[in-house]
Amino acid sequence: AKEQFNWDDYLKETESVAAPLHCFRQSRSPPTNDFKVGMKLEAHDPRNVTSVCIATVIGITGARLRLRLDGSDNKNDFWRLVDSSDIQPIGTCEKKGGMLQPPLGFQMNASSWPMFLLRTLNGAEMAPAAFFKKEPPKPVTNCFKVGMKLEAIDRKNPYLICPATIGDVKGDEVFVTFDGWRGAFDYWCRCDSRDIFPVGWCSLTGDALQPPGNNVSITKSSAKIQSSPSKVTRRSMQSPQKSAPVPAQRGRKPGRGKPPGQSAV
Ligand code: MLY
Repeated sequence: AKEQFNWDDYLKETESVAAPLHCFRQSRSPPTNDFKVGMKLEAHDPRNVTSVCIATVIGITGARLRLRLDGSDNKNDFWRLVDSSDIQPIGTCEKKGGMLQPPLGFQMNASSWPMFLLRTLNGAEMAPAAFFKKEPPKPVTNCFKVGMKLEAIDRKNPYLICPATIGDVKGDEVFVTFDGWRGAFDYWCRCDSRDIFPVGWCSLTGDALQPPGNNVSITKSSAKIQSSPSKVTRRSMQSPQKSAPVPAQRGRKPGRGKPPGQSAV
């Protein structure tokens, strides 16, 4: 039986501290998520942020929505918090004198957009304005310190929220490193990014927090030469700083996988 990941134990085990709440651009208590699958709203196109498009709620996960732009394909879903400024009730764009745009990669002929828009909105269930929550204010300063723990979205797999550590701090930015994953998923972001959360966030929102990786850098291509890939790709609850044994094999240096970019999938 696998033990469940527990922050209290993990912080002790790794002798680390959680980044304080006030460091984050997140509400003190996570916003309630009243949205339902199928509801429509307006969203900024993540691939073309000046465009406001129609999106449909495809899934609900904690305080986040899985969204798909109407007229787009199913390969470009994105996730937003219910208090994200990227989303708004249908009608907001028009009220502000703007025009709803087809998403980047609109699957039909551009000339069919006006009719498509009419049809997609006709009889649609529109998410009520009260479901959208006000975005919390930005923290005044970057108060993260190297070594602090947090929960962070894996930007390569944005449905996942994972235990992470601040690896570096520069100006308004922080380097988010994923515990047990040796670099392939790490990224720099602004300290006021909506993709990072205080320790305990997922347990409050009901989102599933991933356990840390098991400290072995493994990529798809190198995994193929493993005799038992399932063993090395399996995640476990190990502290990232203490080195776990790397399976001895073919003179591969421990910890030297393929460079980031060719991530484990
Ligand atoms: N496809 C990979 C995903 C790895 C996710 C890494 N994150 C959690 C830092 C897998 O399932 O192993």
